[in-house]
Amino acid sequence: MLKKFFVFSFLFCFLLVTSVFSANSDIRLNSLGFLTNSKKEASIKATSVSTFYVRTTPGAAIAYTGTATNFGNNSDTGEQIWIADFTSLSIPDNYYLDVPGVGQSFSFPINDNVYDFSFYTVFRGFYLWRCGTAVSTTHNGYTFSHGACHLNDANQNYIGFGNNIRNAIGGWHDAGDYNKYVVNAGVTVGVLGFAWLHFKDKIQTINLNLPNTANGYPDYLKELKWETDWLLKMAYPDNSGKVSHKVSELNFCGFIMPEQNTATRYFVDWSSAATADYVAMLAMASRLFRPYDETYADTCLNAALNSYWFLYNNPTDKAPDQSAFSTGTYNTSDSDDRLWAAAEIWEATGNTTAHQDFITRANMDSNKIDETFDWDKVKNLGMFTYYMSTRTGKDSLVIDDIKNDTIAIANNYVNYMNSHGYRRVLGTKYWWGINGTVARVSLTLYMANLMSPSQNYINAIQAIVDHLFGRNYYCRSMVTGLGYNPPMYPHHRPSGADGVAPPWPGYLIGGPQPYATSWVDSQDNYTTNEVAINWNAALVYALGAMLNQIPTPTPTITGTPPTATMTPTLTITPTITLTPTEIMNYVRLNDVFVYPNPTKGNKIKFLIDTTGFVDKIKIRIFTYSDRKIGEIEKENFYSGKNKIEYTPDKNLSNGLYYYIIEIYRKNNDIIRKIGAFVVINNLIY
Ligand SMILES: [Ca+2]
Ligand SMILES: [Ca+2]
Ligand SMILES: [Zn+2]
Repeated sequence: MLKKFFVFSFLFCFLLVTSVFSANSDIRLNSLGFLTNSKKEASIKATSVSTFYVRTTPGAAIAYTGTATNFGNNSDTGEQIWIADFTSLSIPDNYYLDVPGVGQSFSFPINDNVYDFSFYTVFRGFYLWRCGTAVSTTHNGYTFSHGACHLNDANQNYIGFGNNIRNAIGGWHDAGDYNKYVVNAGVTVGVLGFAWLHFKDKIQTINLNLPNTANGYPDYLKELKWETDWLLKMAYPDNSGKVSHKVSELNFCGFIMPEQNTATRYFVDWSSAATADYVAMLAMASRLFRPYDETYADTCLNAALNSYWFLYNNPTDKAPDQSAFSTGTYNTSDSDDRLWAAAEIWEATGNTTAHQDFITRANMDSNKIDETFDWDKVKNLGMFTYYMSTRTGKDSLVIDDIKNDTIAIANNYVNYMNSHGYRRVLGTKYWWGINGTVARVSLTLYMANLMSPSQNYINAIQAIVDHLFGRNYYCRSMVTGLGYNPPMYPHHRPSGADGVAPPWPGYLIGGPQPYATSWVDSQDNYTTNEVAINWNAALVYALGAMLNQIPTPTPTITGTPPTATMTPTLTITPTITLTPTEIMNYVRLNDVFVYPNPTKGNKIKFLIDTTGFVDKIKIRIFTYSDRKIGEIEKENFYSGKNKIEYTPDKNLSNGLYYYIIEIYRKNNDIIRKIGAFVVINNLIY
């Protein structure tokens, strides 16, 4: 055991030392890398830069030569910043920036799957927050686990149902602590729900490898159901509709593992804000879950309706009595929460009273959209649900207002971004949990792009991910276990108490505040270095937006045949790269293409780049009129670029074809991808 640990440590020290010693921290960019077609920029702290090079690694061949532009003084860090733009470099490979007079950056990839593993890891952060069960994961060769915890949740003494236990087991721990707060669950589940609604096709190409705690559900929704199962237990047992504000111990415990935290935990007094968030979350959940589980969807909706009508008949803002508790308060006025609840009830049921309730509340404020939002301000979620709704009878004035306000605010972000040396979409704003707020802005930007498509909004979402993964004053990733020089000492009890050197992976830390330069990577510094479900949900959304689109085949072909231009991506290097992720029970389909493409019709060659061992690859080939013309299966592939050749019974005729590739791995969901190729039989190459 000791020996194994030593070997891993040695390997990782070696890797770390190699990268740290060769990289210059004044060259700051997204250490996860870039999609082939995305904006690609670095910020360089220097008095003067002219030419810069992007070089391949290994090999150091010059892939791109550019001229940096002078941004000038970046006001919140007081640094002289130069911008290196290499957007036009789109050949998948590994690279680093070479800036004469400054140095060389860390290395980074360009390919269309650069965010898959981070999405996987950040989303699985929620699984690792699970309460009431044992959890375990392996990351970079280290195992992170805890035993089943908080199995006595919770005592009812503070809510008037006797000094006894009623089941409130489950859900997620909130943050670096182990308590469970309904209000903070609200913005978390809401943003995660939008990520599913907006990106579910892309999300489902990634195997999240979660335990099967919800039969028939996609993994992503299994995780959301873990939280809603708990949420349902937060309603008062008298069926009044009131919902407890939180489940909490009296005072925060020390840095111990959750299963060692045996202090009595209590249901806390109800609040109207928590009750409204409960309504919104469960009504939204009923929509998300219905295709997979009608019965449970009804359970969620009925619970939501019961509490909604209670709130409707009790319009006063009711704060919870938390006087016995010194844990997180999450006190908030309820008008925004009630608006979100009304929007979700209307969207789930079409109820006209709920619709009028929503419209009345929406019209109370001329600003339909808040520039930033978090657990205390969830109005945007209700507005976006209403805007996205396909129900008839929507109020067109409210819809126009939502649209105009969203676009105006998205344009503000673009302006802030362009006025900041690190292209930070919130400019020089800093407060507690700011990294989460920066990430959450991606939802407003994505909505703006749906309303009025603009490359500026897409670039701004890219800039968010860039900023959080290295394009910042610190030249560091803000997410544990991912990217370059990530946080090592987050304010997170399991990370502090487990005796494993690196912290638990996939957690976004709160970030610098009150100044750009205030972040301290120290466990004690909870005001800048804690982790929390609401921040991670926002990052799940931002990464979900950046996952590469599944290529959509063009529906029709007219006129001239495609030109047989060979693109540089056709250069195949059959290297097999073993990465630390190999240790995991994890499969990823990085890339697949036909080469050459266009191709002759006598032999179709596929290149399939995977991470992790694959049991079986199956490829089906179709004409564009959906006639299946062939199928091929191969078994047992290791990580790396694998070739599969398909020889048709007779030559394929000229035209456009598509294929569906499926990746099988024991106990895992099937990963599917669609692609297309062109056959030109007289092709000369
Ligand atoms: Ca509120
Ligand atoms: Ca640790
Ligand atoms: Zn727990």
